[in-house]
Amino acid sequence: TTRMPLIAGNWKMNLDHLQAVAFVQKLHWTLKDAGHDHSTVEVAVFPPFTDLRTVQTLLDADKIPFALGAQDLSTHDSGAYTGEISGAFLSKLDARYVIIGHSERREYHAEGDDVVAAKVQAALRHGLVPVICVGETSEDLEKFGASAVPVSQLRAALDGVAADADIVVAYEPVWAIGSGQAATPEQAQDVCAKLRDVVAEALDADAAARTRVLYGGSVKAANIAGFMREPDVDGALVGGASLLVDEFSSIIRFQK
Ligand code: G2H
Repeated sequence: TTRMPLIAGNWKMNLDHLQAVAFVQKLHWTLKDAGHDHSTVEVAVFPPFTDLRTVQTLLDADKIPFALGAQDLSTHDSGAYTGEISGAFLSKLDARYVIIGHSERREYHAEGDDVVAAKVQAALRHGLVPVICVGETSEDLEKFGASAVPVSQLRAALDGVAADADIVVAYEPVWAIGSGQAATPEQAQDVCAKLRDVVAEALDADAAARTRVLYGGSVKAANIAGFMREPDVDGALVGGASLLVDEFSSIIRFQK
């Protein structure tokens, strides 16, 4: 298959718009100095909402080839929803991606499968590519094994999604997030392959063949190559390590 790997930096609630400029410029120059070939891997950054306009302007002005994404969006398109952000606003800012169903939103904002599915629909309505996050907690892992919960979360998220939809799936075992304890490449491969099967069932075989399935959870320069060697792992959703210029640039420049 010829899926373009995707390395996505989820900044979470870090870097204000001034820090964002310095960070993105530094990352760009670090990659440039290293002679990085941007045709081999897609890089995307996911700053907080308040940084998006500034980062968009910078990427555009300096011709920096990173894709832009948001960390969340509203299920609604507009109206009396104080504090919410419409997918329409994100597309106008040239955001290509939007993270949906991150475990931190599922946990701290009580987002269930129904909200996640509505957000996937909202993203697709506005031409955004949803990065659909699924993953099991350590309790789920003990009770049901690794794949049952992520598989059922993805089935719910893909309900009613058209076969030609452009989506990204991210397998993020909750026990591996920010813990320093990543899954093994074999564990990631096993669940990512099952998630690809879900895409095949819910959309179709073509969609399964073209959809990128990412691994996320304590990815760093020292473990990226192992994940990328797996046939069903098409990239990584990186949190903590995406905030460190040298670390993130080494992840982007992973060698198989
Ligand atoms: C999982 C991941 C990024 P980290 O949340 O989405 O974060 O790499 O810090 O575990």
